[in-house]
Amino acid sequence: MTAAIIDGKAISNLLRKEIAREVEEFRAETGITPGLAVILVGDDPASQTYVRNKERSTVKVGMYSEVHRLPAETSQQDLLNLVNELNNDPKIHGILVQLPLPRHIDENTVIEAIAPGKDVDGFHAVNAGRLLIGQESFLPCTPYGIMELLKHEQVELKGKHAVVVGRSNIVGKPVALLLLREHATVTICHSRTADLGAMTRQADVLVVAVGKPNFITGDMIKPGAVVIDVGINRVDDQLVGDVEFASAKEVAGKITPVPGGVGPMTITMLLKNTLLAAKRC
Ligand code: BQF
Repeated sequence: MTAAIIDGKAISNLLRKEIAREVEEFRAETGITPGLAVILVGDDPASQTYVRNKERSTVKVGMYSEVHRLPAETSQQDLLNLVNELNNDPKIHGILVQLPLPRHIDENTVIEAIAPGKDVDGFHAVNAGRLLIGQESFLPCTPYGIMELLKHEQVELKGKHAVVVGRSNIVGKPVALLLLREHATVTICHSRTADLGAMTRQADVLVVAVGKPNFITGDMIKPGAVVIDVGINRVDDQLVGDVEFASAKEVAGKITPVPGGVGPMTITMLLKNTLLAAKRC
């Protein structure tokens, strides 16, 4: 069997057209243009690419975009002051601090300074807590994008075994909660899991977010499984996922490619959250 490719880029384009329509409709009704502020500290090349991508995508759906590029030496206090200004800026509905931050800045302190109602990354403790207890919240963009992909592909989750490899606050933990909310039976695996292959081979839906190129191979996948590869790894100037695509596609029923799978959906959900933030304000 060879897997069907889940075309995240195409699904993303469809959703972004709908978002652009809603932005225009919202502007016509209220006179408000949804605005996103992105803060980038330092000159990490991958982060610069991501921020450019977010800026371009924001403008393309008709929203207002503001990027604050700060030198790597910026003090934590100066960064907190900027976040506070943006919290009080009526043009800005969403605030995103691009991670990772330089070592001398505590990420948690900065994220907790963002007004929870403008936290379009869904990383603030208030939004994380709301997700945990099933209240309405901003969902972290990558987990949200994964759920939208599964929905678009009409993947049944109720009663299925979903295995998540990776336990980060940004992807692993929140996606596990969202899968649970859809009535999947969820297993979370990580670097200390004994016999990882025995776990992943039980997965009807396998989500991999570990940040290690080609970490999951075809022999670790149940025939017919839906495989969601969250990894974005640069290897010899190429992007590769956490799943070894060549062997996995011979076993899986459906699989996301890298690039063009989860990545574009992450940006799309950022746009969706920014529109939502503007509508809620
Ligand atoms: C694609 C990210 C790790 C650490 C911090 C489209 C993106 C990537 C790939 C993108 C990511 C990954 C982002 C593709 C934003 C996703 O076509 O496959 C878009 O821009 N991403 C980020 O902002 O911070 C990260 C991964």
